[in-house]
Amino acid sequence: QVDVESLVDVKNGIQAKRIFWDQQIYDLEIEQIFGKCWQFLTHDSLIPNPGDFTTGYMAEDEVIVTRQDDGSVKAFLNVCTHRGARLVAAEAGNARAFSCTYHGWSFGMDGALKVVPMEEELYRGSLDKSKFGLREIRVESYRGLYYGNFDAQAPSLNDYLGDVKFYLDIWMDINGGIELVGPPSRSLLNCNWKTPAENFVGDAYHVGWTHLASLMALGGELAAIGGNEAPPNEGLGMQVTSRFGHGFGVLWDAAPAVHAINSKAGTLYREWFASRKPKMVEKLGAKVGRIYGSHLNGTVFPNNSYLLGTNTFKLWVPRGPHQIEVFTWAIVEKEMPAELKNAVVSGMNSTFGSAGMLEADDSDNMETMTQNNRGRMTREGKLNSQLGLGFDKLDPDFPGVIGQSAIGETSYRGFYRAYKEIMGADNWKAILKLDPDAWKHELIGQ
Ligand code: UNU
Ligand code: FES
Ligand code: FE
Repeated sequence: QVDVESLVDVKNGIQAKRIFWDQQIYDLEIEQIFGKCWQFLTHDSLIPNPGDFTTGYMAEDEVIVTRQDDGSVKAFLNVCTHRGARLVAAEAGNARAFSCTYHGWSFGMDGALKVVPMEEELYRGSLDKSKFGLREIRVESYRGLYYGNFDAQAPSLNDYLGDVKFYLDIWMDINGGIELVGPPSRSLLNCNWKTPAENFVGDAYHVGWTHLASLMALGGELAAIGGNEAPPNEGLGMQVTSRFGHGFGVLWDAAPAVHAINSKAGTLYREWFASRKPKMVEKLGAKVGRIYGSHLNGTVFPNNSYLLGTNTFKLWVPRGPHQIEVFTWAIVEKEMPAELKNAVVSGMNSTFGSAGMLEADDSDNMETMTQNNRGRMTREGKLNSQLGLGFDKLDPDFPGVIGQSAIGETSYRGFYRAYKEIMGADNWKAILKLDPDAWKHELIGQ
């Protein structure tokens, strides 16, 4: 039995180290977090045509996502309803039907069981095929991103994204939208799934330190913060957190600042932002429009993260409490010229791809934060996310709770506030009947 109350102290910005280690906490997360929250599946650009499919994971469940003849998208457990073998082994493709490798039961793209080998002769009319379709999963999309949910009671994806939709739109609802470039690269990391999720939701603190050598080697403007030589002032950025734990951090005007100043990719990318930015400022005003062209690091709760500027899109798929499988796509804007798209994708691969420099910088931290807790004394300890605590605020122009500096832990606190609420709730109904503004007061402390 897990005492959820003891895992997170919202008021003081503290979490228990056990959240990175205990099997029972992980088992509860599978029920409460991954059983109830929206999990990233795929993007329109990866399954454009009827019959297109991708396979992947919702935590430990294997899923298939298929484009229907009418253009809609359905998702199913990737498990045969006969004896439970994996149905589709391919990661992506185009098909008219899926046949199980074990006994050959075949399912349509709509999940219906269509053909059973020797049905007449063997089952002699006794099998009701209509009862053995694939197990369907609730799917909704936002700006071309598809998410799945196991819980029929969960709020719509729209309501779930809540305050962060406003910010997602700044980079997704422009230039014809975004595309994800796949297939995703995949790698295993020996860490708890929350270590990268919290890093991406709110950690600008580590950038100049963990990534010192990489930022210097890459040679973009961000090299200036390498080694914390030039501590960024309050104006360098901000953080945002929201009701269900989604959040992000902003480094003002720094979207292309990882890329070398005079490299081809860097030049193309800087020109792209310079040419598009005025339109955004006209549309949103200077204050909000400044987010376009800024470097963003964010997580959609629970385990879907992105960096805008380095254009990586990540899914941290849990594989038990101490391991994840990382899925990495590249983000491009649809209207970018092919040359820039290629530059962005290769830039992403050299920074946050499976073998990317910055990815490698982070990995050891994620792994030791997890593995150190094998020590029985260590795992009793506490985690500190107090940076900026007491200075968070509301802003009439920015939805959500705002941290006033790029470097702070506001969105860590928002992530774990939501984590605790969802971990401890009987069901979504219980969560949704809470005062919809209470979470803000809880975080701001007034
Ligand atoms: O590691 C990060 N979150 C990051 C790296 C952020 C901005 C630039 C580079
Ligand atoms: Fe942050 Fe050590 S300085 S984990
Ligand atoms: Fe990092």
